[in-house]
Amino acid sequence: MAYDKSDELAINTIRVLAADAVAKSNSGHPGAPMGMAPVAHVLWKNFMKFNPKNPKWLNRDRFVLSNGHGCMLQYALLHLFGYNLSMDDLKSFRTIDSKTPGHPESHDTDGIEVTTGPLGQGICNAVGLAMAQAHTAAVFNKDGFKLVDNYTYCFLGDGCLMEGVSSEASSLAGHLQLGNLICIYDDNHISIDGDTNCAFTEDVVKRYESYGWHVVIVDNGDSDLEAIDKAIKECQAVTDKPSIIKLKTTIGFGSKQQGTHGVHGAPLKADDIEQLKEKFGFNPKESFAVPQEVYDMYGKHSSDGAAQEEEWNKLLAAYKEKYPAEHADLTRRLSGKLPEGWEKNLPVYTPADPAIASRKLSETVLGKIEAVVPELVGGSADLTGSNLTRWKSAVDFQPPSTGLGDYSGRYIRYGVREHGMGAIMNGLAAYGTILPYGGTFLNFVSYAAGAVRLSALSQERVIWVATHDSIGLGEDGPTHQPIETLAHFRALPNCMVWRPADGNETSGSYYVALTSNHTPSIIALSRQNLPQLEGSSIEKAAKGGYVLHEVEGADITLVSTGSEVCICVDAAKELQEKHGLKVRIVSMPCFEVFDLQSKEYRLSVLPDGIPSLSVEVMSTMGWERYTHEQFGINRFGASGPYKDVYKKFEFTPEGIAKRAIATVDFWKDVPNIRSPINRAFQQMI
Ligand SMILES: Cc1ncc(C[n+]2csc(CCOP(=O)(O)OP(=O)(O)O)c2C)c(N)n1
Ligand SMILES: *[C@@H]1O[C@H](CO)[C@@H](O)[C@H](O)[C@H]1NC(C)=O
Ligand SMILES: *[C@@H]1O[C@H](CO)[C@@H](O)[C@H](O)[C@H]1NC(C)=O
Ligand SMILES: *[C@@H]1O[C@H](CO)[C@@H](O)[C@H](O)[C@H]1NC(C)=O
Ligand SMILES: CC(=O)N[C@H]1CO[C@H](CO)[C@@H](O)[C@@H]1O
Ligand SMILES: [Mg+2]
Repeated sequence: MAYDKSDELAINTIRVLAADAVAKSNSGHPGAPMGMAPVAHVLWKNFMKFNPKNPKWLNRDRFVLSNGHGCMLQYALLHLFGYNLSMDDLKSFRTIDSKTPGHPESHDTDGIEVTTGPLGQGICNAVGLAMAQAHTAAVFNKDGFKLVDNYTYCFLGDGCLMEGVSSEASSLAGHLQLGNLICIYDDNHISIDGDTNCAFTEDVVKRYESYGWHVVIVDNGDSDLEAIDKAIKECQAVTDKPSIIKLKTTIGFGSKQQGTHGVHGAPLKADDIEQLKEKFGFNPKESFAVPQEVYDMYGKHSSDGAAQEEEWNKLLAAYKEKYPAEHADLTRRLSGKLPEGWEKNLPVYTPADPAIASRKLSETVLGKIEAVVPELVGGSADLTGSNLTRWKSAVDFQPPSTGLGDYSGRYIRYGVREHGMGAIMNGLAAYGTILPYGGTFLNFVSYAAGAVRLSALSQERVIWVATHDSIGLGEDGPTHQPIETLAHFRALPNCMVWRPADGNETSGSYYVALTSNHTPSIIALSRQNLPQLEGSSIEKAAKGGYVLHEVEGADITLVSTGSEVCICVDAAKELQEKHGLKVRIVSMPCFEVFDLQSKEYRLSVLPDGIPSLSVEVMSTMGWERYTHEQFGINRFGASGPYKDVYKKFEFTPEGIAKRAIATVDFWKDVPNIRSPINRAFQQMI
């Protein structure tokens, strides 16, 4: 590809636009967009396949800006190539309710594949997207029908490489031989503190070579467009390894402060912008100016993309003729609907069924639904055996050359990489054809908190199979026993935290998790056996909280979750028999879903006039919203056989009864007890 003045003009247009938008909002990061404009231009104009008129076209190339602070680069590209992002949208950069928020958010803006900004996440999302692409190709492509091909591209900066999570995902990507993944590292030697030599002196080339990546160095990313072009071509030709281009650039190229941290995250001064525009041949008096020639050049590429999609649609139509079942499956998946009647496969239990650990109940659910929900792609962070996340006939997702599986496989061996797994699952979910779940101990979901937060913010349906959910794991002790974990993730907006108490509730948790297309779920599951509770059902669990045991003229409501509900049932018997107290029992497997029910329903579960006590072997934080008194564990746990640990903390029928009596005594003189559900105003959700 030959490059000339018109390419330079387009590149400088991007640079000037970034400087103008950051100046107008008086906040933002001009440096990375100005430094990466050349590679962005070469990649988007000459390599990337997309149709701005249909940003969801399945076989588009995916683009991830892992250094999300540089989002004015991405916004400028989206605008110039004709996505639904107007010049006014660019002018409202970083203002309330704009389509150009401070960091790119996938659900706000067409053409943004994943939400980035927290450094390191984006490159992991890109690994997930590339895995999804490889998987979807392996499942749906047929001889003569290459429905899915092409690439995932990712830009990243020094910050992304410094963050450990990038190592987790990059190591796995190398193992998985993801030849469709091409990353471009903005090697500008600058981060916020200044020259990276103050903290980041590792040999990135050797690091990525050791991961099994193909590495290319481009020495002049500021103006050697031919070299950039050649490097991308070279990476495309390497099909059995992911690639990374170490591209030397000058941050803030064109600014008087170029090459310094001064241009990283502050607007350029007015005189600096003036000289920049003069230098690049723009009118210094004009802002947000785009030469028609640039729109035309990029518009041409976009119409080529639209034509490619047309061609592809013809291919898809022919595919439909020849492979109607596969076609129906693919289009259904893209619509976000689960197969008709899939939920009939969710197991139900009777009170006569034996006590079973909920991690085991979860394995049964997965085994029953995997065949009818083919988009389920599972995995575990090296805890497959104890997590029970892998159904019996599962094939591993592996490069065929390893002899360990193939890319059509639906079970991912993430290795001991919880954070990487979480971030990769966000990429898998964002691709559009996959419903990812991943297993680890509940305590270690916290390792992945950075990724879980982004699942919630960017509305990705990602499911955590979080086993060993409490002190009930026993001997492994306080290092492994979650205390604060539920409170933490319950506090996270748009994240469902489930703690089912038996088989019906486990099925109910999966039912809601799978059908909530825009919400991640953490399903906390026990290591120890749990009895089937008389009165549970999938439908009741799906309300988030329900009355398991009702009694007329009750003295107290016990509210509990998971493995403590059955102990409350025994405590209720003891309270009735020994103390003549009438006890209602509420099971509350999911706060977030309960909160979504009508106030009338919530008050029927937690009515006025009766004191309530929550019982959960975790931090009590958060329970004040539902109960008058709380019995929990606000310290670290203890190492020992689980029954001994429960005894130590008095989570026994007697221990619960003692606190129930104290609750009844304390509240008996209080007139008109109000349910905590009754509040002065509704929370904003
Ligand atoms: C997880 C995380 N920690 C900290 C930040 C704040 N932050 C934003 S940009 C940046 C420096 C990034 O340096 P680099 O990737 O080299 O970007 P450049 O300055 O080259 O644009 C930091 C620390 C962040 N966005 N995410
Ligand atoms: C473009 O975005 C606006 C909102 O900013 C929306 O109202 C409009 O329908 C979108 N147009 C298309 C073609 O999607
Ligand atoms: C990817 O897309 C390009 C066109 O942009 C095409 O030439 C190429 O064959 C496609 N597939 C692969 C695997 O590169
Ligand atoms: C589970 O739900 C089914 C159907 O709703 C019900 O018949 C059964 O009794 C429930 N099991 C238990 C243990 O309550
Ligand atoms: C389905 C599956 O892989 N189950 C395994 C779960 O782990 C136990 C050991 O803890 C194995 O025996 C099962 O085969
Ligand atoms: Mg940098």
